[in-house]
Amino acid sequence: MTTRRDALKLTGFGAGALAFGAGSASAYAHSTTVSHGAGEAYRPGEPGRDYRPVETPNGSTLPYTVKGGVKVFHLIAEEVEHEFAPGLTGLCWGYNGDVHGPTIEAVEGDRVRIYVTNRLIAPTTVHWHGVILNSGMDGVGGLSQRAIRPGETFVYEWTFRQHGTFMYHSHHDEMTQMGMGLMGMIVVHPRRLAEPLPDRDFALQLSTWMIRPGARRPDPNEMSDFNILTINGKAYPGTAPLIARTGQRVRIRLGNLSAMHHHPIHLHGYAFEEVMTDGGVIPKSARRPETTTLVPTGATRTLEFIANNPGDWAMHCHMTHHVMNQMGHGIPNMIGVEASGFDARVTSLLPAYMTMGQDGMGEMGSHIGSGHMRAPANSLPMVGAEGPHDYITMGGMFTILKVRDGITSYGDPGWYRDPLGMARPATAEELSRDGINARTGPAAPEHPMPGMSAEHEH
Ligand SMILES: [Cu+2]
Repeated sequence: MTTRRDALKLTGFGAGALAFGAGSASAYAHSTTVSHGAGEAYRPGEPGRDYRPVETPNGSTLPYTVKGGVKVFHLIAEEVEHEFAPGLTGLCWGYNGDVHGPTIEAVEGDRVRIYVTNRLIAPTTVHWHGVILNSGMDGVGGLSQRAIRPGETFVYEWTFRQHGTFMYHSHHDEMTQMGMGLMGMIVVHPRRLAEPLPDRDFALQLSTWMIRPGARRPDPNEMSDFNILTINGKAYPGTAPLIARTGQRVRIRLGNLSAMHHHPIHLHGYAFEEVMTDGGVIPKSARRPETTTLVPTGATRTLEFIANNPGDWAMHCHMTHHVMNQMGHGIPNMIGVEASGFDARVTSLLPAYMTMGQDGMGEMGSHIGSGHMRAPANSLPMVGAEGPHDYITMGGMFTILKVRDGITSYGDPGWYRDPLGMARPATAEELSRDGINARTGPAAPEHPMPGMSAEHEH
């Protein structure tokens, strides 16, 4: 029920925002466009009526109830047995049984009350990253509140004055608690639409973990050697694909809370625009087409594009060590080593012995996948999974955007069969037609490059 007090609160908020806007070109001036006229009743934003809900692949959205016009949420910080990908589980810390926590979704102008119950063995807090609120609700342990002790329930309350993509995370013993998984995404939809509504809207949290092969607990003390790189807590092949129909407007919200790493996220098949950061909407005049966006740790980047190119498109971090799973790092360089004589002698003592890495790491996943090589218990092969045409040699921070014509469901449509053709072995006829000789290499050019001949004339 909407009370006169709610209306007054909102009027007060509107006036405050106006003052901010007048004083500076502040990052949130653009987003404080919620106007509540004197007689206008305040209604908490409703899915379907006020916004199209965001999707959190491999995750969920936090449910709420409405009490006296306020949206009430409940987060429970607790230990969670979490599967990173088939074959690897870890004892992590998360919220409401999930790693990472469920996405908190609201609408600009919504008043929210968030209860946080601590079921961990350690004190904790929750910080609402990027959300503009009063200092006492900021969730920084020691600075803006005392920590929530194990067994206690604290309450946070504020009105969302902005829209965009934000995050939440522990702000107590940050290294340990974020390293154990205590984080999630916040999506706030605009109350009045200034831009076309996306048809598909995805929230993806990027994070990094160190889990030694065979161990079950992430090691939050690690500084450099992160061996599990995740999107929404999953390493490929554990990541769910993003599904869209050809022609739809797709929005991808990326948030990064990795301990030590920024992630350049690259999307195949498209040029997208970066439309928002956690600071606000990027003015149209400042947007530029990109194929890779750097998501710094402690930041969100929101991308949009029209999905007009059907296919199976890789989306992944472009740091090559970030698309490897465990055991891909810190091993001796064996490239080019001829080990067959050595292996023949060792196998007389250790029949299962095999030297690896002479031609790189691409084969390791398939050796393990085929049962030819055994992986340690509770571990992931360094790379990938079986694909439609061959083994996919990427793991970690890798997922697939699947764009299909005319689909009526967002379930996994399977692998793409490209009607326009696929790279394949060249035929002898093609090779001779085009004068290609694999042994001798390119023939002398019929038409020398301009500039080269000019060089010779002098
Ligand atoms: Cu990365």
